[in-house]
Amino acid sequence: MTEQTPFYVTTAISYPNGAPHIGHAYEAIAADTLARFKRLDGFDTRFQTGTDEHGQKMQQTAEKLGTTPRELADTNSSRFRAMDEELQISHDRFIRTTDEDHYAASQELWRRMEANGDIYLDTYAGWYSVRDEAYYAEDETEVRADGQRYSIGTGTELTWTEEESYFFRLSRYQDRLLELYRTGFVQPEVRSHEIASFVGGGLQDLSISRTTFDWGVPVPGNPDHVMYVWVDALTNYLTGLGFPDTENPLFREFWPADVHLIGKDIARFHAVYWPAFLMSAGLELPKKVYAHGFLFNQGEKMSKSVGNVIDPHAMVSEYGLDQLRFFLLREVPFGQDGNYSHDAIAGRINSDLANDLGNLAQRSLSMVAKNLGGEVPEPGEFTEQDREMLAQARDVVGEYRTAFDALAFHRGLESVWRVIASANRYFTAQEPWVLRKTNPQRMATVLYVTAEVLRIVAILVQPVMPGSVSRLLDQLGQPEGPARSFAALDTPIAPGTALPKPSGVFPRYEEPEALQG
Ligand code: ME8
Repeated sequence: MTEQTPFYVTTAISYPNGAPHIGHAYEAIAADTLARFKRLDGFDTRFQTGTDEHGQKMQQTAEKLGTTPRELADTNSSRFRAMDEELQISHDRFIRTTDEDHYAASQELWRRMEANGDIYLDTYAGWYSVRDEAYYAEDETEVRADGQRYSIGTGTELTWTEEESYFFRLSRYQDRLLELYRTGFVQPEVRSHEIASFVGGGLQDLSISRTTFDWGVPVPGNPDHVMYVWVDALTNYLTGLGFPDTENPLFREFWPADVHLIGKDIARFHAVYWPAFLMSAGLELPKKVYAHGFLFNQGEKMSKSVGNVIDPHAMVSEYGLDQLRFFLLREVPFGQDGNYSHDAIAGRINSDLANDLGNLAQRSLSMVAKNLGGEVPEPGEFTEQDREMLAQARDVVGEYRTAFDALAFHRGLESVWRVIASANRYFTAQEPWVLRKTNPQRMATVLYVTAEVLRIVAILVQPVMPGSVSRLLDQLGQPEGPARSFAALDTPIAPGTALPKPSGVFPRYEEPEALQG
């Protein structure tokens, strides 16, 4: 067997201070699609996700609910796990920052930074946002009409915080970070510019411990302090590979990570603090930090108080899992903000899935079943149109791979749907239902070409819609395993392959009675 190239992808780890919402689902689905794509494309892929359980936000939420942070974390971490299961997220590890091995990893990172002379004790006096778990400089804040001070960037309320704290010498890393950004470390470009301009403006040393509460990882050598939650949170990416044991086979194979997939609101933590911590600790840097956009509900920010937070479970029940996965990745140019609306999702289900892909499969495969004894036929000589159709399907592979490697899922899908549209035009123009009587050999060739195009399309879109497309590949007589990998794309469907009786894979979305005009 040949050595596979490793690929390590992570999501952000979510705060389990409440139930997961569609923004969490979006990130999990995107990362899962990337992981599935890399696996099918022959990479030894590792995929980690999880929950970020320490810090003041968790402690305060628990107090408000009259429970302990640990119980709150247990309850909600399970809900994130259940969401992942429902969304068929294929993670290799679901990490919780309260996992035993995570304490040792975080403390070792701290010790390494300290040994490098980057940690000193002082007093922090400044603004803190519990909701963002972030410190803000005076010029990043504003006082509003209610007399309260808020973060300008995120609009969250700030509290004045003054306490003894350890600091990390972030200011030392400005030049090295600016150099890093020139290599394309942060993507997309718009986020890279934002980060570079923030760092270019000068960096303050960062407060990295807290003393006014105790829900966190203890600071080595000073149990009065717990680590600032972002120090331990970021370390999760190392913990999952067996750090501090840098000889662990997982660590040796998968570090540095290929991509940390996160939302744009936490780019600063991943693109400024994290690489600086790693440089200080003498560890390699991840290859890429990709910050995706935010999902809005019909243009509005989702918030508990507005009551427009979308529950991923409700979406799956209403539209179906693969339909939701497809919609999120096809509709929103990845990296930009996106909108969810009922009409948009119902429209995509009916046009792209039911009409374009579903009908093509159903029309052509049922003709094979009825007229060719359910066997892929031996094609006759290919015409110019046949050759063009096949070439178009084969050529899309490279385009799709390039797009997915750049996390441009929408572009990859768009290119496949162009092939599907061509295949529908081809099928209609060839009129195999007429050929059935006039030229059965020609009908067989048209059905062969269509089945081959469907096979290529199905193999390609598996990462996005694993369940439905697996059923489509069953109907194309492709067994699970190597026949479904990207390496099989070059091996045309074999004449004589037995096809099971076809049945619709992509049903139309029917409006519930009450919603019909
Ligand atoms: O930030 N649309 O956790 P979190 C798209 N614990 N993405 C969204 C979103 C939305 N409406 N709302 C949130 C944290 N996200 C930290 C991360 S990583 C070491 C620690 C994304 O639960 C958000 O951008 O607030 C982040 O990537 C992820 O969901 C978890 O957010």
